[in-house]
Amino acid sequence: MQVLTEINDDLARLTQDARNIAVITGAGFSAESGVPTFREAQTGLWERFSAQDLATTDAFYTAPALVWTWYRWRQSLIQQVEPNPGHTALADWQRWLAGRGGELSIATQNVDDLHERAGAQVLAHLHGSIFEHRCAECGVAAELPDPDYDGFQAPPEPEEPPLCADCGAHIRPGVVWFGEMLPMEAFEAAAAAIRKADLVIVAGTSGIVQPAASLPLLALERGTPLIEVNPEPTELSDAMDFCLRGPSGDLLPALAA
Ligand code: BJW
Ligand code: ZN
Repeated sequence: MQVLTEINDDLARLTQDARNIAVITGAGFSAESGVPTFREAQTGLWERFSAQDLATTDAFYTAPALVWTWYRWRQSLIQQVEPNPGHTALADWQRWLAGRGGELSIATQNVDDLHERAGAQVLAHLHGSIFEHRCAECGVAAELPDPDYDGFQAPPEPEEPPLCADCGAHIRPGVVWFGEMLPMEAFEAAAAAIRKADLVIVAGTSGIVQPAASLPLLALERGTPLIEVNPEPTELSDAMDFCLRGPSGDLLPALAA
């Protein structure tokens, strides 16, 4: 394994030769846009709760207003920030490879829409989307107006989730909580892209949360080169051929150049 802070010749050769790239992104990829990562400290209303406690079905059933308001606040924060140079570089790289008969597939654990807003096509939203809503009981999709919050400031108090027009149960965000299954189609599509890839890049994820964290291991089994982009060592670092230590907003554009 090579641990680097900038691109060396070996790494440049690898990215230049690759025609079929699979990229797995996590919360750190959106950090430079101003979206807090999952394992960062919470502020305001939520400072007594960890994100780990809020992103569960149990939390939603026992404290629906708190969990609902946390998601609405995050939704409004995401709407007020912009894609960063990492998002733009991936979108450009995707277009460039597609123009040459290649492919760059993005599987993200992020529930934001920053890859799409940078102009990329996302193959798989492994943990769903914060902008989709559905009934927590009958599953019917719900269209909601945007939250009327300042995303940079926590709302003064939690508000109850709206009720389903069909069955009267609570509406929930279209994300995947702990203990829930990932959308099978998205997971399978990500796994297929990794099996097909000649290079796999894992950027901005701690590699703690399963089953997404097991996806890079499909590349390891096949001997496909693996690159990690992260300022910190992670659970996945030992499996990597290259660990690029630094922010993805700086290093992804350099890698794609
Ligand atoms: C930068 C940067 C910069 C900073 N540039 N990098 C024991 C063993 C194995 C598994 C389990 C277990 N106990 C329970 C489980 C299962 C559980 C799990 O994995 N738990 C772990 C905590 C151990 N998994 C599940 O429950 C999953 N479902 C499942 O397994 O179904 C089967 C099943 C069903 C029924 C019963 C039992 C099993 C579902 C997981 C769903 C995860 N959902 C969340 C919330 C989504 C909605 C929301 O956003 O609120 O997804 S949790 C949260 O973690 C979110 C993220 O997508 C996910 C991953 O986090 P990520 O992206 O890695 O972010 P961070 O914050 O952890 O890391 C950020 C990284 O960025 C860091 O490394 C920084 O260094 C780096 N960084 N700045 C680049 N500028
Ligand atoms: Zn319903």
